[in-house]
Amino acid sequence: MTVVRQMIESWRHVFKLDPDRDISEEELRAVCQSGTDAILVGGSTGVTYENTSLLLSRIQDYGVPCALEVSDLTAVVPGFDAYMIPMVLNTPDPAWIIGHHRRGVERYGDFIPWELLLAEGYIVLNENSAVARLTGADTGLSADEAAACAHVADKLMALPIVYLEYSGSFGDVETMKTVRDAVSHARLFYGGGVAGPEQAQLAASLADTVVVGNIVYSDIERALSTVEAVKQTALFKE
Ligand code: 1GP
Repeated sequence: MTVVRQMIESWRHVFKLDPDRDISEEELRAVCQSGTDAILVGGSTGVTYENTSLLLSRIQDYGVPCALEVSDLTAVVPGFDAYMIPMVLNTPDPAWIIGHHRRGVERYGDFIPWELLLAEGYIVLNENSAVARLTGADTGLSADEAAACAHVADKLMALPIVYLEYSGSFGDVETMKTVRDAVSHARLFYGGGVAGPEQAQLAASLADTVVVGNIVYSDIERALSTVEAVKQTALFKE
């Protein structure tokens, strides 16, 4: 197991920060010192080398593990602890499964720190999210269809992460449970609409790692409250 694969094993709670959105120093300090396990830097639009590198240098002041979720080949900044590479499993557009990835390898070749990379098998299920629009994801999947995607990622592709992504709204619990049962080897990340302790507990009972994004920018106190809620919740496994 690689060092980064081992590192994510201990991640129960993660804040996702968008380089294209403003966050005050006071709020950033609170987020980084909240007891969260890591900061994931990423966004679907407006991510540049400059704003990514600025956010990384600000986060590095606090010593919390920091990973980049690569969404734009022009914004790959060195210095992160890990690089998460999304592969969207429920899009008909191969660009988001292998196309950009192949171009990245062609472009960066020998400079790629392979030992720091982690592929994420994304299942994108909120039709109103920027990521769904960008990738053309088929968000109308049933619970069983989403679970089939998870099986492909977990077993056929042997990806280290399955990421159930509802960005912007809380997920369908039946789907979350069905996907949970389909994942045996990968770490299951859940993200979307976790806006306080109640959703944080529910998500933490069904996923290995809970990702909290938007609420940081609208209600910092509620965002911070998700850390303890996740940490105090046991993962439910049948
Ligand atoms: C987004 O999964 C993350 O990529 C978190 O979702 O912003 O809705 O918390 P929210």
